[in-house]
Amino acid sequence: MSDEEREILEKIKNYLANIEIDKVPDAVKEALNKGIPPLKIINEALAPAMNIVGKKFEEGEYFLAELVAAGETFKEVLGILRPLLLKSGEKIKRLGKVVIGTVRGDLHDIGKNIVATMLESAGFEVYDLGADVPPEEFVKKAKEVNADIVAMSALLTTTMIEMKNVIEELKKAGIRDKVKVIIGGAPVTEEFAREIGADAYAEDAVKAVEVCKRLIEEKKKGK
Ligand code: B1M
Repeated sequence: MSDEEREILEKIKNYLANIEIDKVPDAVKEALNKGIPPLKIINEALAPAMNIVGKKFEEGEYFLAELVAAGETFKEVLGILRPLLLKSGEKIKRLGKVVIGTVRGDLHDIGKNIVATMLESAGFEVYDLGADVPPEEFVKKAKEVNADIVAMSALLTTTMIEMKNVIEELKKAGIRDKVKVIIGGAPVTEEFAREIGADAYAEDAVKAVEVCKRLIEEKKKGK
């Protein structure tokens, strides 16, 4: 990475982390004009800034207003980056159908939106149910579209357990063996995935694409 690239990414990170939100979209456009790839802007500037915002909130330096402002700014900027992420992908291939959502009680959808966009750009047919999705909605959509994968996101330790409820609901509906289940989100771990009987865990959006491709291969082989 050149010094200039590092400087722009640092600038974006600081603007967002310091809630100088008016300056973020222009700085992101500047980065794009300099040829910095959208995913690099997300991974090396925007996401680290959100971690700083989260820490400041935890420490009582920021309040809900700052959390909301940072979240809305991230979403606005994602609106600029999303078409570029989609364009860079190999769209024509139809790898499989993914039903994705943030679980019930959880309104955090930024990470889930990035995962959904990356999956779409990699060639998956993505059905995004949004945030605060009850277990029955995951099941209903999975049945309706004959999904290959059910993908869940949770950002709160208090809502992670909803992932288990979705898996139970898939079992009740008799389709657990027809779909693969992948979970993710900041508090989620590989161990938790094993514990609740999910098929896979991914720590970030890039990994999620890799894992979903693997799950489709496994499904084809009847594993
Ligand atoms: Co909230 N919040 N929040 N918040 N918020 C966190 C999560 C928190 C860690 C902040 C903190 O205290 N440090 C904390 C949770 C603590 C805990 O559970 N232990 C917290 C809290 C407490 C709350 C409220 C309870 C605050 C309150 O009201 N008192 C409240 C809850 C509301 C609710 O959901 N019911 C709340 C509200 C909000 C806002 C609505 C204001 C806003 C969300 C806006 C939105 O999403 N539309 C918000 C925000 C912005 C955050 C932080 C600051 C940033 C989250 C984010 O967008 N990160 C967050 C702090 C943090 O995470 N460090 C925090 C950027 C994003 C790119 O990362 O979502 O992790 P992430 O996604 C990554 C990976 O996790 C992974 O890939 C993504 C991209 O690489 N991934 C997957 C995500 N899903 C995946 C699925 C996969 C695979 C990978 O497979 C299916």
